[in-house]
Amino acid sequence: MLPQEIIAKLPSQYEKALASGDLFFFPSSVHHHYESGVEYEIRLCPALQKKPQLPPPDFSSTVETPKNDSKPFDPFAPPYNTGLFVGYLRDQRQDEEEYVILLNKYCVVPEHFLLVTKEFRLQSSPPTPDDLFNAYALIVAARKKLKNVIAFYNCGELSGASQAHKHLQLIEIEGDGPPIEAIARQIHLETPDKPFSVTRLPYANHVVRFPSNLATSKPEVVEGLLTQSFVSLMDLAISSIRYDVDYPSGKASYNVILTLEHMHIIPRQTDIYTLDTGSTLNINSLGFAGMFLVKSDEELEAVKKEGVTKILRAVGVGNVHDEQVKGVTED
Ligand code: B4P
Repeated sequence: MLPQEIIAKLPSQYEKALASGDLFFFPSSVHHHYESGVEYEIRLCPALQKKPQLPPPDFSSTVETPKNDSKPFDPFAPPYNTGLFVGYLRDQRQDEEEYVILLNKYCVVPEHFLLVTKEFRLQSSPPTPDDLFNAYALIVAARKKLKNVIAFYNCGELSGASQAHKHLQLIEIEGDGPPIEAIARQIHLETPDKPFSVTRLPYANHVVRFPSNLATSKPEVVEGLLTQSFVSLMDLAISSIRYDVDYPSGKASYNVILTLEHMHIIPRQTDIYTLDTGSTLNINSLGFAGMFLVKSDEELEAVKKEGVTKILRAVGVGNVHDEQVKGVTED
């Protein structure tokens, strides 16, 4: 299926999966919280306390294969749950189907869906040019239907990922985009094609702004630009990590947020934050998009009291962007 066919099929497939019980929707309420000039969204979802506990992901494999009996269950391997299966995504460039589109079984926002590699690939491996191209193609297709969809990728053990089989996630955002996108748009760039950072945030965040015609550019241009953006942001993310003497050993973890206008990369040093109350939050890419998820009123109050910025700094790494890139000013 082409990206536009996937987008067109999502609403009916979602309704079907909900009705058949293949998909669980957890109702929530959104609370706005102002801090450091950012209007954060904190989503309170008590129903998630009833979500079944999934086994921890196994990121240890170094071989990109196979299921064997000692491997934990892979929900993204065939045979697919027919209720959650939207279709195989056809890549317009190669006329190939390397991805399957599945609905998120446990969703807080309706029609939250996953771009999953057909073959097993590790969630700790970087997004490939094909991954980025196809995620962007879905974002563009959604925009043509007047839907504001973003993609995100929780890469690595400390990024908030809960499944080891490679999957990017796509979610519809109300309004203009996630809070961090509003902030990124306000940054004045002297050299628009250079990476920049929201320097008033204390954690490392690396961003590239796309040319305004990217969505209508030729596929090879889109792929080239997304790849180049990723590579330049990863250079900065690794550099940020190297400033952090306490960064855990092993492969780096990071979050990628892809919108129609920007790519954001945020290096991570841990996935879990323990609130003063003792309760723990698992922070994924959406947290760094400015969208927090809490499961009780107590957690909501604790997050507001301790501060979103402090929490994000604790699970990210320090912002040393000024020392890395020159020629950028913030309005
Ligand atoms: P991961 O990258 O591995 O992890 P995650 O999004 O952080 O989800 P997690 O599983 O830790 O969920 P959480 O309770 O924190 O993504 C795996 C994805 O696969 C998830 O979307 C998961 O639901 C889905 N999945 C698992 N088993 C599946 C199966 N058998 N078939 C199909 N899909 C399956 O959060 C609950 C949900 O809320 C997650 O979807 C999360 O992405 C989402 N969420 C988090 N913060 C949010 C926010 N601020 N606003 C809206 N949604 C938010």
